Parts: sequence; structure tokens; C-alpha cells
Amino acid sequence: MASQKGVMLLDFWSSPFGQRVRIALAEKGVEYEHKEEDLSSKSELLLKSNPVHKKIPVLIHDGKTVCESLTIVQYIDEVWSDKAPLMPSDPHQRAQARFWADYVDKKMYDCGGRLSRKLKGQELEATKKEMIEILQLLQTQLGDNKYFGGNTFGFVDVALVPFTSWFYTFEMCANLNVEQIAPGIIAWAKRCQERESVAKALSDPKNFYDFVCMMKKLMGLE
Ligand code: GS8
Repeated sequence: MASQKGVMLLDFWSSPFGQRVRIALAEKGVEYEHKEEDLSSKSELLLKSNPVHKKIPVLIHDGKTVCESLTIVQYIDEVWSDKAPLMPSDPHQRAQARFWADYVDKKMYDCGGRLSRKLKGQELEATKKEMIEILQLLQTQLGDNKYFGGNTFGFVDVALVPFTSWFYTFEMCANLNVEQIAPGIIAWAKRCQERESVAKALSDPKNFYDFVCMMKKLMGLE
């Protein structure tokens, strides 16, 4: 396997999951080799490294593989524990952080993906309602805190922030204005983007929208 020593990330530019890993590595100041995958023609290395799901991101650390973005972020936090802790030290707060990151995984990707397709009528309205509920619940959970991790940028912030690049697409595809329905989430997203780790990792919202349009054409959804 390549990169017997050191750190390598198998990634894809627009992936919110890959972006989580890029943010965590940057927060920790870890240098790594970045390998962009062609997801329509996956490399042997990807197929061998993630034989179960065959998906990016995959972290290869000293020849050992770690798959699934939230697992990778926790691994990074444990291995490079000397700097920028992402997980709270209190076990209950840690459990809460895992709960909300899991909520983001279960709700945001699925509902956001549906919202970016060409939905119409009742289906569109129901999906918009679902997204409004998700964002407002997250906004309530954030409360007056600077970050989901309180005063420090942490695990839930890393899990959620890549999806903020999708908000422009929600507006274009579904006429959903996140600033209007969850201003606290927009203010939080801006605070996160002041961090170099986040600013460098996130996709440009317009590039992401163009990518979604291209994918829809390819899939015959336009
Ligand atoms: C999801 C990874 C994923 O969907 C995680 O890492 O958290 N639960 C996983 N990766 C996608 C790219 S992002 O849309 C992927 O690799 N897709 C390729 C495929 O499905 O063939």
C-alpha cells in the first residue's frame, strides 16, 4: 500500500465528509498527502482501503486505514491529542457531541440531497418543511454559544459546517433562504469560516451548485 509512513487522505473536493477530515487535520496542524479520487473510476487504493463501502474519505496513517468521516475525525482527535481538542473531556458532553453529529449525518445529507433535486408541489413543500425543522432544531441546540462545542470549535462544528456550502443550492433549487429561517446558523457559519481550517476546506457555494446542476443533467433529472 502507498504511504506506508505518514498520512494520506483519499478525498473528493465537494464531499462534506472529506471536508470534515480536512478541517480536523488542519485544526491539528497535521501534514498529509491529499489524493483526489475520480468517483466514477475509483482507484485500486480506494477499493482496497475501504472494501466495505468503497467510499471516500479514507485516512491512511502509517499504512493503516480508517474509514467513515466521523470515525476518522475521532481517530485524528485521539492520535493528535496534544493540540486543538475536538471532543469534550466530560463523558456526557462527549456522548451529546456524538448524538448531534449523528443527527447531522442522518438528517442533513439525506434531506439536503432531496432538496437539491428537482422536486415539485407537495413533495417539495414537505422536504422544505423537514429542512426548516432540522435547521431550527440545530439553531436551538446551538443557543447563544459561539460554537456547538461551547466556546471551542469542536466535533459537531466539524460535522455540520461542510453542509453550509449547500445553502446557496437550497436557495436556487428550492427557494429556501436559510438566513431567514435560521439566522443563528448563518451567524455560526460565518464564525466558523473565520477559521483557516474551515475556509480552506469548504467548497465555494456556487461551484457546489454548478456541480449539483451538472450531476442532475448526467442523471437525467433536468
Ligand atoms: C459517507 C461517505 C460518502 O458518502 C462518511 O464518510 O461519513 N458515511 C460516509 N462518500 C461519497 C462521496 S460524498 O457524497 C462517496 O465516496 N461516494 C462514492 C460512491 O457512492 O460510489
